[in-house]
Amino acid sequence: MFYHQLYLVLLLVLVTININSLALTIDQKSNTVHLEAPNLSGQYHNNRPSLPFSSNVNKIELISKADIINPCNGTFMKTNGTTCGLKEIMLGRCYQYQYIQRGLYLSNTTAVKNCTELYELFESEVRFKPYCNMNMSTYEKYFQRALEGVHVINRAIFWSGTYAITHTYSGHGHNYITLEDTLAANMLDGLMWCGKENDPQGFDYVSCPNNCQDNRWADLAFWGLASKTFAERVAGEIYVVLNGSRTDGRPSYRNGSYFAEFELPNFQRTGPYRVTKINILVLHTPDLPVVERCGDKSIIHLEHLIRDAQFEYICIDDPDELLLIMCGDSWGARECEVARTALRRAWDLKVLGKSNANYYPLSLLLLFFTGIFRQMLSN
Ligand code: NFD
Repeated sequence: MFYHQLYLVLLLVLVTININSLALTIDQKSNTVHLEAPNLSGQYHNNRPSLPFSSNVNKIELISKADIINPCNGTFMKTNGTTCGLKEIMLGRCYQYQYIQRGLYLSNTTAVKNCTELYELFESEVRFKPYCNMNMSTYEKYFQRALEGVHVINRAIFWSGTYAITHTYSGHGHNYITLEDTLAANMLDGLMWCGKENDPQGFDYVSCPNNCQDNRWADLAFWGLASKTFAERVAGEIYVVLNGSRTDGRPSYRNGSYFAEFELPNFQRTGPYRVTKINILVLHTPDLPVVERCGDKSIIHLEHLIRDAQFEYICIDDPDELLLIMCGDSWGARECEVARTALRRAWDLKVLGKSNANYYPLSLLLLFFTGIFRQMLSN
């Protein structure tokens, strides 16, 4: 009789535990912050028109004639031309960078630069000038001034097909420094611009060409020179983050990419600012197939180029820190489930002193109690 009562009590305890764990599951679910799907490449840096301009024409035709010349007209409008407020954005970023970010964590070894001077150096090369006349020396003075005194030692990081995750990892200059974490590139990252002759503004706010048939250098003028100048100023160990699961059919290391054309060939081999070691980090997006890994296809080619240039070479697939960032962005992915459960358990232990999560299957608990019960019966 006594054992029967005990059995009932135990059953009651089990049911209560079950209900609690169910409540916890529901609670946890409602508190889940679902981040966007992982995106190694990211969209926000692409400063080139993504759609044919014709898709925006209707919007522009609806507004007045004056607005056709400058659709920005004191407000913001997304066009395929020069970014509205280009000058104000550039100046604002320059002050923000130098007075806020720089003071917080960027190197304070370089002197504060004059933002107006930088903007004017930039503007004098583009305003009233046809876009397709640009070439690789157009922005020389701008970069000379904006990158003056900048040398990135053991902290430079490059990316190809991995814009978003590399910038999360770099922490905007906290951990590593990307090209876009320098003042010169930061002022223009994600913006678009093109000059226009015989125009009161001197900029085309409606549409910028992004493919100059007779002069490919025009399209590369800014980011090509930015990449080259930055590459010349990095030293010691450097890092390159590649995408091992590109879905666009491109290889992880691609001839013709900015990294291949302007960065890799410009790393210094001698002198005080020489590069010593190149760390290649190949990432694989959760839930996507692996296309290339260290020691595969285009990465073998890259290894040969690096070794021929006499840099030390190491290649790592998915280093831990980057795995965590990728999983942080895609909790739901198959490959991230175990990590998620283990983290929940570790955090519950840390915060609550016990693990409340419902990852202990109820059957284990049942087994445990049945064992005790049987032992009591046999006594
Ligand atoms: P990507 P990546 N011509 O992700 N970076 O290695 C034209 F016109 O494949 C920074 O090429 O990597 N566009 C920025 C191209 C821009 C070409 C460029 C090409 N031959 C470079 N190749 C920036 N912040 O905006 C690629 N693109 C376009 C420096 C492509 O459509 C960074 O220091 C995508 O929008 C980084 O280490 C963008 O360029 C490396 O070069 C990046 O293509 C990344 O150039």
